[in-house]
Amino acid sequence: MEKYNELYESILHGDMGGAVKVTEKAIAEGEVDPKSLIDDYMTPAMEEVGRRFERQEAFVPELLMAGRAMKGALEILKPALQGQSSSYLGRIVMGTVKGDLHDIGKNLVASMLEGCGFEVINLGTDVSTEKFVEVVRNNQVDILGMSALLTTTMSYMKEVIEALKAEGLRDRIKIMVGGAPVTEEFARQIGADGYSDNANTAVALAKQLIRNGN
Ligand code: B1M
Repeated sequence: MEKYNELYESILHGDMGGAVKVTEKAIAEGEVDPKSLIDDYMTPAMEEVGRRFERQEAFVPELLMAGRAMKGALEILKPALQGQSSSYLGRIVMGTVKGDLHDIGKNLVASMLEGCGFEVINLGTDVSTEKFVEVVRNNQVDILGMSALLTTTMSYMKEVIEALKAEGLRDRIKIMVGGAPVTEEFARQIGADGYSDNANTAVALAKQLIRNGN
């Protein structure tokens, strides 16, 4: 467990070079499951930065640096996360909702979905309702995935769902939502088909939504 504490420390202190180096070493040694690096070291470091931010012991630059370090390390892990799935499971459009710039968790979910056989159209961050609607209209989409990390932006998910209904597109697709402030109850309230609180359960949920059909 303690072996890769340096990864935790590097991300916590926003040291991208250090985070990349220890991740490369872990991969080269081949002893560790990439998911364990994410769940046991990287995500806890981000949670700690968040707690320090709340206590005003860290500020936006520290969040940015930690985010950069985690992204750098995730890039190294990406090939390992993507695995060798042979079957095509469906097409998912993913984006972080309008006003929200957090994309680390959403990108992690996207990588895991790709690794399991989904094609992912990743729209990035700060995605408007119009953009979500346009992409659903113009593509053969099985699932729309929306992410939000702010309590002030999560309500935007409902707006997107209402716009899809108004355009007669809602019943064509399944909708899944996630991100730290999102809950199962919130997902139900806004009329989403599913919610997940991490990348592993997001893959299981997407497979289940595909099985249940459109
Ligand atoms: Co921001 N930020 N941030 N931030 N930031 C939070 C979210 C916050 C909780 C920190 C805190 O106060 N403790 C807080 C939100 C408070 C709230 O609304 N309740 C906050 C704030 C306040 C802000 C600003 C307003 C700060 C400011 O400017 N004063 C500002 C807002 C900017 C904006 O978006 N408009 C801001 C900015 C930033 C940075 C840009 C500096 C940076 C983001 C960099 C980036 O993403 N490229 C940042 C960071 C890094 C964080 C924390 C520290 C870490 C987020 C993260 O990457 N976590 C965060 C604190 C925290 O989360 N504890 C915080 C790791 C990631 C793997 O987890 O994203 O939760 P997560 O994703 C998980 C699950 O949620 C789930 O699976 C993922 C993988 O397991 N999931 C899905 C996510 N999306 C999913 C979609 C799905 C399914 C599952 O289906 C579609």
